Amino acid sequence: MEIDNLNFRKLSLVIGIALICAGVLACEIPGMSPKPTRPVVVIDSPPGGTQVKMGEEAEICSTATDEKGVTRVELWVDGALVRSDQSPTPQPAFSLVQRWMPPGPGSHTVEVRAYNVDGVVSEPAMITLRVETATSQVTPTPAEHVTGPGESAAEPTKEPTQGPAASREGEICSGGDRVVALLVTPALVEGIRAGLDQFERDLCHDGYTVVERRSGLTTPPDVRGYLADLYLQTGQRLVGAILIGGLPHAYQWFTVTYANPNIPPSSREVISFQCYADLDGVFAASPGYASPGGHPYSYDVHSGDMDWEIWIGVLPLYRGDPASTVEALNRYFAKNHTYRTGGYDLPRAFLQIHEHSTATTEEEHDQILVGLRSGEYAWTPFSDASNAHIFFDSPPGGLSVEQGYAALSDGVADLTVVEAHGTWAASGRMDIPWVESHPLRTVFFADFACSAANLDHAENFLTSVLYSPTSMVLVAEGTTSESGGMGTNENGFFGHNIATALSWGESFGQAILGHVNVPLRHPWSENREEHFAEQVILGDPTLGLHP
Ligand SMILES: [Ca+2]
Repeated sequence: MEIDNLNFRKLSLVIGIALICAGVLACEIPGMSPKPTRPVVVIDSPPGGTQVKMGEEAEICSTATDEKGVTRVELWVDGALVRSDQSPTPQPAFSLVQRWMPPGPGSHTVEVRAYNVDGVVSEPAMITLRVETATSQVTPTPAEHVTGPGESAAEPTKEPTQGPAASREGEICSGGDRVVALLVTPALVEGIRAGLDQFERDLCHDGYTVVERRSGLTTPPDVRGYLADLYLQTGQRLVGAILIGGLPHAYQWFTVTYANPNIPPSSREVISFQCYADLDGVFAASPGYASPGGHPYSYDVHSGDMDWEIWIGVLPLYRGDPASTVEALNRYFAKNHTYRTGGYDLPRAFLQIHEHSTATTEEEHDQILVGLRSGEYAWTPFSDASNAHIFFDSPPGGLSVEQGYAALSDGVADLTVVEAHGTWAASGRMDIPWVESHPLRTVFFADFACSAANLDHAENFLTSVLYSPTSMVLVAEGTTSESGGMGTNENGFFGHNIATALSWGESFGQAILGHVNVPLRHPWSENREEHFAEQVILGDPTLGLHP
């Protein structure tokens, strides 16, 4: 095998730099071992001091190396993140070209930073570029760059730069401390424009800065990179994103181990919206990993800071059909507006339908009811309220699950919890045809049936819960695979944590973040990915309970 001389020299230089860095680290952190490896990145071109013309993209070529594998390379300009590119798999040497459109003339500091599989970042490689005005012609900002790093952040009060409503993209309103991004599938925009405009006005009225984005989000890394950029660009004021109409999603592969040693570990590959919620963690495919489902964006490594920076809401495709989806989205925006403007007539109350327990004696009935109302796994403070409606099968106590589903259709509560076994097509005794033919009169619908939100099925149970023509549901929580829950953390059972946060007036999205970002408690902590990778919130997580 021949060794390319230039590459060999470059590699030697890189190894030399790596050794120097390792020495520096050892001096800085005495006694700490083993020492983490730190990636090294060099800018191959252009040379520092190069002049770039306004209106022309600069191409920054870099090579990053790390013995454990480079996972991501970021381009920063004048202290702001401009773009973030993931390597397809962690690689010992990763070269790429990153493009940047200068926003204005003058001198700009360009930095490249690389991350490895442990989330360790390199020292930045840095050059200065001088940007000169080429002509007096004003170059319109391309649509893809309307919300590009630095632009909207630099002039937050600027009106959207695009005139016609159909091409509206970028910052819709500004000034709110909390930023929400609406990522919209381009093909659906025309059909939902009026409803989406109303939704955006409602979010703006509630004090959010709203950013709409459509173009250029065709792969999971595109979506994640865009959200990560926006998060940094807004000074971490981005609180969440709503994906409208079938945007791409990634997958995660993980192994579940059980506290009971007699149950063997099991592995599975699941749809992961966590990949968009944890923006600074590392999602990577280790060498030799191949997605069992053949998915091009599937990761078996999740490391680094695994907390979620933002919540994700999904307004999914309905029945895999764009025309049905447009109708469903327009119904959704209309009912969302009705709820926000006080048009719902549901009482502030709690409904729980629990299919897992059956009482055969009055004593058992009392035990189960006490457990559901106030036990360790209860949704307190809602479940012990005097107007809480709790149903399970109990002939001696005169209760049944059927009564619970009737209460759901009658509209006895604005927050409903269903605990049952599930599939993509059903949750306990409810299935898609039932949901499509019976009104669901509640606002928040938390479903802990496995797989009820498996969005790989064009029809799935939780999507029908959100969209069926007579449903009043605005937020539906569930999972995409063989897990029902959110774990139990150091503050307690997830139901208790979420109910408490909602009772404080937090939005559903905030309540979820608050639960996820507190360390899980043993034995739940062993299966973190099982709880969070599969989790999905359908609908609009900015909503909270009406007082
Ligand atoms: Ca994180």
